[in-house]
Amino acid sequence: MSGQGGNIRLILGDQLTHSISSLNGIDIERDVVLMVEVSTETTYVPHHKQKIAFILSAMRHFAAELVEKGIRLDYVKLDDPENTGSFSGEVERAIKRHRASEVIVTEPGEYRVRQFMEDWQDAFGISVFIRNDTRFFSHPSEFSRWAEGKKQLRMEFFYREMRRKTGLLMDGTEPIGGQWNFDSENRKALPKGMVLPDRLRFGIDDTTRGILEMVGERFGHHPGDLEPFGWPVTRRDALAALDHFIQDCLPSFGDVQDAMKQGEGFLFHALLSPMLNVGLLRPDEVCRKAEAAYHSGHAPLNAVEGFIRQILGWREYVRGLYWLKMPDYAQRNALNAHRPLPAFYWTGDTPMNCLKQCVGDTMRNAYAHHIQRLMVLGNFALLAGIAPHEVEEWFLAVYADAFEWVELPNVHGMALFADGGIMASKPYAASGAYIDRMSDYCTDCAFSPKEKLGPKACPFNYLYWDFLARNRPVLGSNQRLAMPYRTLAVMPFERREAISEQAQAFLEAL
Ligand code: FAD
Ligand code: DLZ
Ligand code: SF4
Repeated sequence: MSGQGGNIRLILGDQLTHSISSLNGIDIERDVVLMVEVSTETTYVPHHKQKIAFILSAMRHFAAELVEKGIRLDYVKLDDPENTGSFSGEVERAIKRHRASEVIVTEPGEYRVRQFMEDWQDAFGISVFIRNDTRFFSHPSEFSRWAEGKKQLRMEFFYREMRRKTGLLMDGTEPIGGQWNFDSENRKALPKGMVLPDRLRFGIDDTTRGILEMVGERFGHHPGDLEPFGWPVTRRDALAALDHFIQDCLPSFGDVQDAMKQGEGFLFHALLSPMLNVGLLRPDEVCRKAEAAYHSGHAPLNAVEGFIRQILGWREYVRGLYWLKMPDYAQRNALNAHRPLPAFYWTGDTPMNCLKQCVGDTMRNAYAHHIQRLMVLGNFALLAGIAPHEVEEWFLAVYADAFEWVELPNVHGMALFADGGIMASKPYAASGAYIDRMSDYCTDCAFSPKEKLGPKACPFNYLYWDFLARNRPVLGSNQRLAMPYRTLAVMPFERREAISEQAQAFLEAL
């Protein structure tokens, strides 16, 4: 069925994949592809400048590739004087412009956008077809079938299902290497003198230069450095980034996956999440290339399994969980955390060197790796009892890879335990000793990770015990926290009082 003027095929800024389902069966003569730059998407949180530049530049490059393929394209730029500034407004205008009777779109990544989309059919009096997003290994409906009737959801078991389903790193029905998970081998600190790879960053063409100028003018007040800008914005460059990772980083990725080093924000990490999340790379091709590196003897199993687990396991799991639990999920606040986000999350102005370095890396690169996000930035917000929605807004704003479907479960569930244990079996709370073991941050800090109380004491130390004491009603019965709660129980009363006092004074001064 076609309308008078053909159908509109809408492609959103995180759907930049030539095989996207909304393009299936396109009538190249009659259909028009609609892409829109809209101010509501650029400002619903104060996105990092590089994040806006990355998405808009990738959108414009993708649009040019569609035109090269002979596809009719209607591309609305941010500075178009007629631009209404919203997805709904732009779809409505486009329906009129093209006298269309159908809109075909792939399901969006975010709940809030899905809500707009579901209104369009009635609001605009046309047929709206929302197709499944087939770029993932699993669909949320498969996840909810898997989750049905389970008392507890755990990533590890969903991951095993995904290994069986895809055959990735499988030897028949058994996992290659005889075990599913090699995480215990992937927790080393960075060995002294370890040579780090030069990371491949990408040049700026005229399209990106134009975007950078526009972002500098229009979003100058948003957080983060705009330049140097080195993200791939085309499929070709994204593939080069993937090859570089597999070649130069994957072999060591596993061993030091959890390590942190001052002035080295990237280490052996993939730096592929922004491209995966906007669709320039497909998760299956990324995992298959990593698997091939194992089979060719280029990378060891602990590295390849550890890497594939992040994408085939965690990435699929958080998406399934997001769609299963939204919209209530975002409202949970299991630990009753209400403190405002400290200003240093935006400025890096704090004597706590780990936080200063991680905020600095974030603002410079629109990127921080997983352990920086979880065990420094997230851990502090957890221990300090920062209100979940404030922490989430920050995480959603500052990372080039941040889209709510992946950001929210990671922040709300994994880092803050605000979901009460749906995502993780215990809070990832840690004292200064963990950060000291996994990084060199403490050597340049005003505080000492060895001191537990007093002016030189690392704030993570007393905040950690105060956090456990404060949240005993919710966490006290958690078996995985039995050991620290036993330690707390035998701690002398005066010491517990002193910890609580120093923690309160610190938090009040935040
Ligand atoms: P690597 O460490 O090299 O991992 C490879 C790939 O695995 C990544 O590209 C990513 O696609 C996937 N991956 C790894 N861990 C996760 C995870 N926990 N959830 C989903 N996918 C994962 N990831 C995002 O893509 N967007 C976010 O907004 C985001 N917010 C996060 C917030 C917090 C508090 C935490 C703890 C994690 C968050 N993550 C997020 C997950 C993870 O930190 C990033 O995916 C990773 O740092 C991206 O860098 P990389 O490509 O170098 O990843
Ligand atoms: C994040 C983002 C930004 C900053 N700008 C746009 C835009 O102008 N146009 C667009 O189509 N998408 C943009 N995006 C990505 C959307 O927010 C994303 O598609 C939704 O979050 C749905 O997942
Ligand atoms: Fe962070 Fe504490 Fe180490 Fe300072 S001493 S860098 S605050 S963990």
